[in-house]
Amino acid sequence: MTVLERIEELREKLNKAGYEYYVLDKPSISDYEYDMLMQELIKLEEEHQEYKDDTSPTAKIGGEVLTKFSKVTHQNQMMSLGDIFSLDEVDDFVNRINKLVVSPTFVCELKIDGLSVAIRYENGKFLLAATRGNGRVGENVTSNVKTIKSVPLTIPYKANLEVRGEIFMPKASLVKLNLEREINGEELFQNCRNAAAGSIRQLDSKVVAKRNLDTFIYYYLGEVDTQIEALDKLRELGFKVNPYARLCKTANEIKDYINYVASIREELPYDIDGVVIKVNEMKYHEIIGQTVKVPKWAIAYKFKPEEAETKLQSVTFQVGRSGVITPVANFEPVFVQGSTISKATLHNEDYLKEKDIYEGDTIIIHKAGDVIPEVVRVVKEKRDVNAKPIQMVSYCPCCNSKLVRYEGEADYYCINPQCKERIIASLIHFASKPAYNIENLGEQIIRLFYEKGYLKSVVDIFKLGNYKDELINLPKLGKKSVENLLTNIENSKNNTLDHLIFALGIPNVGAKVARIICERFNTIELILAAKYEDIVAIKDIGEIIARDFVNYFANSYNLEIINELKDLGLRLDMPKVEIRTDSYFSGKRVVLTGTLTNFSRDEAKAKLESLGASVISSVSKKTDIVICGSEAGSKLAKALELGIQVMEEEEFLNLIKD
Ligand code: 1X8
Repeated sequence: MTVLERIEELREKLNKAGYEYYVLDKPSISDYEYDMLMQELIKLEEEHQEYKDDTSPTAKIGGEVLTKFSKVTHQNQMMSLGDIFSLDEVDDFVNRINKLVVSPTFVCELKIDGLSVAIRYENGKFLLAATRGNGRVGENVTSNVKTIKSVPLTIPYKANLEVRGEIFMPKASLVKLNLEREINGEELFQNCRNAAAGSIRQLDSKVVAKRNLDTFIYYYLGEVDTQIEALDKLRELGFKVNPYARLCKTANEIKDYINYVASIREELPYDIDGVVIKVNEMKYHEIIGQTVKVPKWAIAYKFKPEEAETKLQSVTFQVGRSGVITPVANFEPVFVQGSTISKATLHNEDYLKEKDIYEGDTIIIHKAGDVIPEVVRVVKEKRDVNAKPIQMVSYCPCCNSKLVRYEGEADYYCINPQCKERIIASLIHFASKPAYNIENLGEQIIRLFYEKGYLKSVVDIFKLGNYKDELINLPKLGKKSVENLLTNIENSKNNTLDHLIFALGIPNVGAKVARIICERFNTIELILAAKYEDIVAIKDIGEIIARDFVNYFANSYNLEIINELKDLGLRLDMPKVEIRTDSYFSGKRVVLTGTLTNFSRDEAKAKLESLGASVISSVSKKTDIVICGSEAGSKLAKALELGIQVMEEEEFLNLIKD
């Protein structure tokens, strides 16, 4: 047997074994045998690069590491589905369809809670995989999807084919993954969908290969007469197809199916969030049609979000960096939608009153947007007769100073600038990733340094080097970690001004606002000289932000901080953007319109300006170029009417590539 013959034999054996194990769930060889065959194939492919093939089963191990995902334009738009939440709406849907076409039938399938993927094959070989993205342009996740064991890398189909389905993480895999992450001190995934989406967005495909992702494929973009036939075809080609699809003729049959699925939902080894109902006959799809976003021949019946009952243990009051006091419900841990939770924010006094929460109440919890724990309501029937309502505090739970509530605002504030929890919260914010991004300066270290007296304000962060020996001798810290931390602090001084401005924690000034203002003024000197009128004149900056911004720098205590930071060597300006005079866009007047997929408007504008263009908002005879994203409207029409050069995003991208 030649080497090539052996390689081909190994690939065939591994493909077959993988299919039996991961698609059919009926293994024919042991894990050990599989590993041996795989090892042999890896070795032969390494020794014989000439026989490499990127659809070989060795691709399941991963290997490619990206720096970012490229974009893929979908050949056919990836639609989402219209949602319904009640069985009555099933009747409406069926009635509507019955008015449009003769004797339709309906295929009901499980709605898998994962992320949609499109996979293209060329000549029977896996070509690429893309996420939905905005439906027209998605991300190229080819090397990651290739590692998913149930996705075939070759199929017995000799033309081009696109299939679509759902990538998901089985419930048991999420539990295992979160256990590992907890041990490693990594943030836990809130549910199966986040875990699947987070995994697919990994740049290192070897990591993805270990995540135990799985698929159900449900769309076949080839020639078939019915959806039932499509599912059969997909199965024949070796895809993993969900076994629960059922053909129904009437609304009542569909409703029976929904009730049945609701009754088995908990036992399924993967998360579902509803049932998808599709008109079976493909010839009817065109007649029934679609809206801009969703087909009218299919609909998603969504289950109501899961709720859980538990008992309130206490309400504590947290102090934020701005001094805002937030009541938090602490309750007996409950398992809801894939994770155990024991806390939920109660926002403010009005919310507390609205929910009418008493001590020791039995409460119903759910996860808003499937993630954020929320108290839905209290079960008043189970309330103890002697229970007292939860009251908002009027003194700071940390420093005991009297809280204030400003007129027209819902929140209470601790206005003591020396309040320990306020200072700690503002230090945590200052060092956090989106702000000044000082790695290793997290809450625990901040609390420790505060208690020991080394850290009382943000200025002290940059003086920590003076206490190097003392820090090394603190419990829990070693020489290496202190040196690392001091290096990180030193390096952070090069952060551009917008990071500092955000890190200072000025009320209502988020990361984006900080950037906009800093890009307008460029240096701290110009910012300090700016008046309310100058700030409020900036596009996208409103009166409240402008007021808070100017107030902050009018305060002598804050000015002192800025002066000290300056003396400590922090960078206090923005990068100079060099304006090119030799680019395609230099000296041209450009209008942006429609939705761009690769940039925000602001980014595109900044890019164009750095290339020497002036970006203007309305199209006139003086306009040189109109760059249009999707759903461009009247500006595009006007440009065409005036004979102005129109450029699609793609061409714009190509021109700015260097
Ligand atoms: C989304 C989903 C569909 C199906 C299952 N799970 C989903 N999340 C299915 O058709 N069986 S269809 C779909 C879509 O069209 N957006």
